[in-house]
Amino acid sequence: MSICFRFRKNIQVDYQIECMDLMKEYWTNRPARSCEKAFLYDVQYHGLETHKKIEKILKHMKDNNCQAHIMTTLDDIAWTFNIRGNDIPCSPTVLAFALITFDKSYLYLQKGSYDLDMVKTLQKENVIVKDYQDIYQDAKELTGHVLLSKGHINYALYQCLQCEIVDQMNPSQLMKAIKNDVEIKNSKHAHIKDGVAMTKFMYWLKKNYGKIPMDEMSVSNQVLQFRQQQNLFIEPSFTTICAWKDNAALMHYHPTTQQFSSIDQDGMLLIDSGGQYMDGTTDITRTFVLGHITDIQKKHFTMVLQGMLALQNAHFLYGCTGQSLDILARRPMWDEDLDYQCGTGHGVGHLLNVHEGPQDFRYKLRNLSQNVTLEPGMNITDEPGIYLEGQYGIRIENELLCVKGTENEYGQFLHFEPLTFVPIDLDAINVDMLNQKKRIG
Ligand SMILES: [Mn+2]
Repeated sequence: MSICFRFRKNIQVDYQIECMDLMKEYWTNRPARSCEKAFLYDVQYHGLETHKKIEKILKHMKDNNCQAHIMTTLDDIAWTFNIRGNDIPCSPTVLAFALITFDKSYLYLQKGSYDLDMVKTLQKENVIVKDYQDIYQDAKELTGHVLLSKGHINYALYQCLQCEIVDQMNPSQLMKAIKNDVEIKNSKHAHIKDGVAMTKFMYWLKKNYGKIPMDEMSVSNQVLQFRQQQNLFIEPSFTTICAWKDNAALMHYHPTTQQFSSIDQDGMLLIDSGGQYMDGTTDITRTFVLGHITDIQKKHFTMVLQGMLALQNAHFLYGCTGQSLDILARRPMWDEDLDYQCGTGHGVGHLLNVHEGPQDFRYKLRNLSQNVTLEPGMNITDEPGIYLEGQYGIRIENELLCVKGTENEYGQFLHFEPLTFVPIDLDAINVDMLNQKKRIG
């Protein structure tokens, strides 16, 4: 079949839908697909062996009358098969496909990314390693009902399928989001180390500001150096956002070697960064005062802190979603007819993607199926802010763990335990705006 797209400016593209690689002919110096060495993620860090994870997925498939399940999302594959790698910067995943059936499971990897040891270990878990491209042929042979997430499958693979498709979120999404005790214990340890790195950084920043030249790139590197001193650190979990003054008003700004600002005179510095450690993934934002700031800046900083703490300290009944609680973080801003035009928080992977669903905090739903109940064991960030274009940006972010509280005649109460242990810059707070509980908290 041939398809034709017409774009504005009268450009027309004709191509064969069977060979979807639009750029092949024109992108002649295209870099080869990454094929870094994958490794087996040790059970001491995650606590659940592959065959047990597959058993849980098979149970979900059985309940939904599915005979096979195709996985294309790299974080789901990495979680299920307990493999990690280095094919995507900041997200330690491996380029792969997977197929789960009641007889065997298949992991499709690029030659060169695995060794014989990995093949043998996976074999013991009833997993067969096959070549990356073999998924296309195997998909053609599937019959019956096949579970997959249509929004996450490439068209070439979709075209191979002759079977009934059961379009659902991958069952591993929710399983992965609810961290087990081993993951929680490891993650807490990673956060303490990350907190040490960030606290050392804060001391360095405050001590050296005005004494040595600083810019957004040199400060980003300093954050990285403190993390690198920590045990089991691998790489940043995303590109560090180090934003001085009005740069911080652009929510996703990050400096580059070509474009960065010098940090001098008075203002606020927003740093949103995180680490991939063998024992967990972190994501934290702090906004620091350097020199003098105005009363209104202090007021805004304190409002953001109030929102962050109100959500962190919430007690709520089981059944709440991130949507139910979002107002707690947003309220100080909405009270003043201000807003931050993004979600309040997101789940975080375990040595995986720093943004991980399905749980999140947002008042406006993007997708109904994403509005999942908050479960004990889920982690989620709490990161309200104020962004004033051309002036400044403030964000304070802690990572939280959802835990069980009291159970009584009203039901099961839940609350959050902070995972992040990094000081808030007291120089930026208007203490009169905080009540006793928040001052101590
Ligand atoms: Mn975040």
